[in-house]
Amino acid sequence: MYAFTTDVTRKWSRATVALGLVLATLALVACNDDPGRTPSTSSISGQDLDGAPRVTETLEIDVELGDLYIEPATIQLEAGQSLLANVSNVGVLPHDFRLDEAGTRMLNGGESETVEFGPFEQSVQIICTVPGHAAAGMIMNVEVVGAPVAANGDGHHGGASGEPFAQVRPNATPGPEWEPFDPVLPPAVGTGGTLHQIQLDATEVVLEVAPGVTQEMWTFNDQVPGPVLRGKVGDVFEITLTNRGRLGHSIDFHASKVAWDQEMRTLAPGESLVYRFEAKHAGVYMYHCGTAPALHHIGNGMWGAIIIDPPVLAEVDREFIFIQSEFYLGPEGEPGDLGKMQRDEWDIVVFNAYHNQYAHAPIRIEAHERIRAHVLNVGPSENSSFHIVGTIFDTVYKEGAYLLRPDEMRGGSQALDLQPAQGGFVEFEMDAEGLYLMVTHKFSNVGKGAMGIFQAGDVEVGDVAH
Ligand SMILES: [Cu+2]
Repeated sequence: MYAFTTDVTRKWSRATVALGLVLATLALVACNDDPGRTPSTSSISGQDLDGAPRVTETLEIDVELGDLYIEPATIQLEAGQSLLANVSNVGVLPHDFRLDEAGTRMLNGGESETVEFGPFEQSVQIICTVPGHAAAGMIMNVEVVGAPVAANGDGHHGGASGEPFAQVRPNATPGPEWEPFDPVLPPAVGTGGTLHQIQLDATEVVLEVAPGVTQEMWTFNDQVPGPVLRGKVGDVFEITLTNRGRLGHSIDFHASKVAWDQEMRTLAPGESLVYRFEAKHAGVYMYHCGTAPALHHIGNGMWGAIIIDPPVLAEVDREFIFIQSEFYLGPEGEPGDLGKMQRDEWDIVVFNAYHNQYAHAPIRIEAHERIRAHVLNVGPSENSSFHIVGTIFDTVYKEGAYLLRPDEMRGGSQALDLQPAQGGFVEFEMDAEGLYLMVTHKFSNVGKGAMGIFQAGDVEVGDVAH
């Protein structure tokens, strides 16, 4: 008897078993045993002549699509039943509600559509197919009583396509077409009142992140990192963001003080906005797409650096920018995997978005030159402990303040520690010609691609990357 208090009798299906008054009595007992369960009559559209409820061929329900949820999250059907879903998008982002070839079109916020699915013989998942949304929770489980669950969506089982995740081959080298991201940082052009007018396009493009490994990256201007912006305190930035992609995107400049709901709103494909702010505070800042799930948009490459110089900045011989991020590989040529991002399971940790980039393309400097390396950790989730093997930083600037400057105390710094969305710069010199490794001193990540080489002087590089 108590078998009927288990899944078979949960939710509305309790009422659909429809074996007559005996079972109805059992259902009531079950309900009394578990006052948290509320029986639903949504499955009962009629009664047999003898007054007993009967199972209908089609279950009609209302489905609410919100920003990263589907309500109800689970329904139960009898084998052979169909589903008529009145689907409304109550969110801001576009969503759809699909099972293979069946389902709604892409619905904008406020739009509705009624669609039919089934009849069902096995348990399935109906999902929102916008990349990342199913993994973020936009799944409705259709449980066919007593039937197995069929995998669907881009949850924890692999990529949206069902293809296996891309794998980095540690000994691979970039092809002849490969060009490293130039780490040289040009000086600021601003003077403290300069207007910077910049066009940024949000796009989705396939890029190489390690030799032979490509991912669909979500970008600003088809590149990861996005363009490095630089100015001085008092400069005004007027950025026109145009969404030339197929997904919703947005932008959030950490160097700005603006209302989140205005400038940082999500743009539908084809839309533009102008994001204008005065740079009031110096720092090495991140900018990024903040569209939900922001973890997926940042984890997929939608970030860059905006450097606001303090009013006074010492002269150096060379300046560089290194942005640490980690990637969570999806299948080859597909977006990164949101499930891995949610579980902190990164595959590679990289400077300027390529595995062992500056080991493959060492950075040429000279001994005794004064170097300033700007470092930004964009995460989305991992920390950074920026260190150069063989030198000591005599100047450390982190999050808008000098932690160390040369003085009679002769202090030295071995690493700049940065949590996600923190930045700064270090200054140093190499005392002798030779090779100097750049790493994050969280060493489990060095083997995952967070390594580069400074080549001080005309010295042999060899095969350091391997
Ligand atoms: Cu985005």
